[in-house]
Amino acid sequence: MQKLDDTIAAIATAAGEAGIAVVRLSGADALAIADRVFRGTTPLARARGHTLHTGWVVWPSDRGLEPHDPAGAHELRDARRDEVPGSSRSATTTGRATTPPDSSRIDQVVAAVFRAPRSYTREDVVEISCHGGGLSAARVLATLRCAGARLARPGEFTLRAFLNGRIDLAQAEAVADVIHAESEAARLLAVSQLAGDLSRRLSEVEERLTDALSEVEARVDFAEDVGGIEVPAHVVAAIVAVEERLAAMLAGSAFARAIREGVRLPLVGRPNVGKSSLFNALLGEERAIVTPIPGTTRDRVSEAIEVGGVRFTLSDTAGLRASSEPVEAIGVARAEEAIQESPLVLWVIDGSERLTDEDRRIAGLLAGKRIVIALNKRDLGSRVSAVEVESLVNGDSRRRAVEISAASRQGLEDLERSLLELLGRDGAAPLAGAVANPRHVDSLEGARAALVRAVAVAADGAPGEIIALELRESLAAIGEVTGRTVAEDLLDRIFGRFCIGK
Ligand SMILES: Nc1nc2c(ncn2[C@@H]2O[C@H](COP(=O)(O)OP(=O)(O)OP(=O)(O)O)[C@@H](O)[C@H]2O)c(=O)[nH]1
Ligand SMILES: [Mg+2]
Repeated sequence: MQKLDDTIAAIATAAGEAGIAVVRLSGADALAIADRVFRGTTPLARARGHTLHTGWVVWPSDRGLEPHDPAGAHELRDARRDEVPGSSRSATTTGRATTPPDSSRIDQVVAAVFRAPRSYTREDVVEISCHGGGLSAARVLATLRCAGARLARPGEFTLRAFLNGRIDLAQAEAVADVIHAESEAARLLAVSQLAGDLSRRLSEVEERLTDALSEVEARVDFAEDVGGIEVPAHVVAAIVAVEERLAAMLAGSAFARAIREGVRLPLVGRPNVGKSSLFNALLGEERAIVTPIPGTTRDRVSEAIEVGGVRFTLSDTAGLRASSEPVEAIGVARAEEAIQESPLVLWVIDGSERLTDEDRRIAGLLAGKRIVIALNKRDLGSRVSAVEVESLVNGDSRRRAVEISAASRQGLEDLERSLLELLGRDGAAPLAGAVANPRHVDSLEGARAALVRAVAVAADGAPGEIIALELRESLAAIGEVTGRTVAEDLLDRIFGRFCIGK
């Protein structure tokens, strides 16, 4: 495991011009280290928790100061050389401070003191708000590293919050989701997970399974006292109830995942059916070129829209047909790639004409996809029915045809509703506590499968040991989500994806 008793520091805000930037410091020595560089009215070591202190960050005095973090010391020395005229020779030859007091100032700051355990990490934390921009925060960080702090690894503050028990793993992962949310629904979903909605649902499940497990184990251990080792019906019923609970949670996961991650949606179809017109209509602007000439679109053009909280990245593509014209042929190849990459496709058909062989060939390319079929040009009449076109596509594909007119915007709301339904939206299912993270989906599917097996072997009259085994496996899989049973390399993988300072 990573060393966790040292004190870490990092810039917690994004780089660039801004009013303020925040440098975070966490660990047993946070207050002592901050005091080496902070000049306020009182030392922070004497401050109470949850208090703010104005003052200056200055270069640390060299007396008694070991460069604990060589990189920090190095940056600091470089910085001094830049800033202090004439100091370069002495700084490099002796490595001692020659900085006069007026240029020892780095920035005027506000230091926020949080005392363990009432802090983000449950350790002593100091958050130094300095001015934004390229240099202040970097210099404050360099002084802190020189004063004894180590540069934090990606996600290390949140990792400490998890390891110190302030939040569970699902909540820790929600921190990254809040930061990366690109739609309002994605943000709400992430905030719900951060607040512990998913964790609470899972801890209920864990509790019920633990009860069932202890009852099964008691029968195994004291077979004579409790009358045989067969698992009684009420325990099996409890296991079934938990399994159903997990199934219900997982049923909403496809849509929750679409909200969390967004969805790619290529518009495909043969030339001239109105793909670019529909792309523009959905976008609400004339983004793609529309002409009556078949083969107008060549390059893929992508733009994001939000429908029902889901961020769709639409891409307009070249009309699919065999073409000997080289530029068009490249466009067609790109359109076919777009189909392959995306599980969800918007297939545009000219509904005012009879279906063509090209339409039938395209239907073959779409096998196994979730497909919304736009029967376009409804304003010119209707020569293809929804049933007819739905029956073109392989029966395993989930599909829905909607009559629209890109020109008059007729049917667009229906089309959007169909997209959401095909993604698995269940209007009645609450998003709070939904399972949106694919890692969680995998674990909970494993947990559920173990319960299905437990119920099946119980029905066959299997001994309690076998059922206990499955229940333990199910609990372990749930524990991978909450972090109760989690391997170290998994933690490394999860937190390694965070940014430094989170
Ligand atoms: N009447 C009517 N015309 C439409 C409609 N949608 C598109 N069109 C017309 O159909 C022609 C082709 O439209 P595009 O949007 O360029 O078709 P496309 O599928 O992108 O064509 P390519 O890029 O060539 O593959 C244009 O003249 C459009 O104005 C519609 O709903 N009704
Ligand atoms: Mg086009």
